[in-house]
Amino acid sequence: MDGRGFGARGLCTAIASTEGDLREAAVAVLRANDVGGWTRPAPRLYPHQWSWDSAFIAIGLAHVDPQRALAELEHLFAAQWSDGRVPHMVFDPRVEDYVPGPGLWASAASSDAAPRGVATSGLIQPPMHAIAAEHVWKIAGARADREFVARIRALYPRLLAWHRYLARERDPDRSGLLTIYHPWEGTDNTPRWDAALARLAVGERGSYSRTDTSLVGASERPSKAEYDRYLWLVDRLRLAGYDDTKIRRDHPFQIKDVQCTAIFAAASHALGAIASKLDMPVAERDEINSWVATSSVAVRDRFDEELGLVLDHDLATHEAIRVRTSAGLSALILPELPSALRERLVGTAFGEDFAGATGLAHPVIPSTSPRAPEFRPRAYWRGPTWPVINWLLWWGLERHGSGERASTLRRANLALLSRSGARFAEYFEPYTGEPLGSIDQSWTAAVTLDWLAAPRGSAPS
Ligand code: 2M8
Repeated sequence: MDGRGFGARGLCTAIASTEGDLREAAVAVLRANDVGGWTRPAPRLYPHQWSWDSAFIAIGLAHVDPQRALAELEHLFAAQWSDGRVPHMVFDPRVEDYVPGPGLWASAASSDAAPRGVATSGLIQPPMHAIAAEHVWKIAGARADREFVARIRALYPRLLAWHRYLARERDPDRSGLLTIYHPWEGTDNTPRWDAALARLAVGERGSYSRTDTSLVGASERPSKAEYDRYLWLVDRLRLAGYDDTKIRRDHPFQIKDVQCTAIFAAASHALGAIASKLDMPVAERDEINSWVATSSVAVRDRFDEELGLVLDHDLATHEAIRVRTSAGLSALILPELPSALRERLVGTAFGEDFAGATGLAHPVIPSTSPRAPEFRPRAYWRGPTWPVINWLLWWGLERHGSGERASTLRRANLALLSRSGARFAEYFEPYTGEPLGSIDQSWTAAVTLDWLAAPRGSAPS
């Protein structure tokens, strides 16, 4: 593995007047956030390795240095648990002042399945990794020499073990839908989880420090009440030794997450393509294909005619979560999507609820519908626009032949990202385009690189 030269520090430019400038600035962000073979999501707010961030980062790095892009995934999977789970965070031991740190998780002390040599969290995040691996291989093209393919071959069993963990432990009843145990397993303070969190009787938790609110305005971040619940849920998972069988028995936050599942279906499809190229056994490929089929059908079945979105399912109440967020559009990335459903989802995505909402600075897709009562334009996953989610939906539109819609969305996002001072922000205020959260966020820079490379090869085949 190499690409070590990529680790050189670089300065990020503030204004991008041309696509070339924007590309250069995006590469500089990824260079500056490279901490030696892997990339932190943001310079100060997120100084460790995060799972799905690294997958998106690899998608962007593929256009700069495919070897280094692969190394991003290899570093993450080196911390894989023996049960196959890929932890949502891998801690950098050099960073000691981030809270909550490794002590909250006590992964190695709590579970035999956790790796010994590295501290990790015990949660997961959406499995974007096989999508990233397939993309990196494709973009590498002729640069995928024998050594490169050998590295993919070495990564493949780890990807397979990861998907097997998800199928076995997060969908034990084979519903096709994956269960999440914590808001940190995806989109943190999205209003999709409000009702489930409100039911938790967590009691009074004294004061504690948080890295996020020391760097970003507290009103843009999860509230103390939400964060109390996040920590309380981690306490319970840690006490259960991160053992899925125990967790399933009585964990109070168990939700069938449509976005995580749609990503699993798409990633299984990508894994199947990798398995074919590597000529892996038919039985393995059949197993992978069964996940594609079952999870695709399950997400499609969550479509709600009234909202025009697919909806999560709360296992505690046995009810659909009827909140209008961009996660409800995630069926657009399913490998198998009937055209009638695609048209309904496209209608919602570009209608008044999302990109077509009145008064937006750019016609991009906000995280929560401006017409939803829960919408808050500056608050993290409760309204702002996330380029990384727009990339995911754009990728889905490309894949399903909605090329014109896809290029409209791509252009609108690039216009947002090219604004003076946009600085590859983590998320943006949808009416003003104001950058919010961290600036120089790695996955924002990464998807910008992929958009800039389109249509020269980023669209899925
Ligand atoms: C955010 O999550 C972390 C906790 O994992 C946080 O709020 O501190 C989310 O946006 C998550 O999806 C993302 O992976 C992470 C790093 O960018 O930040």
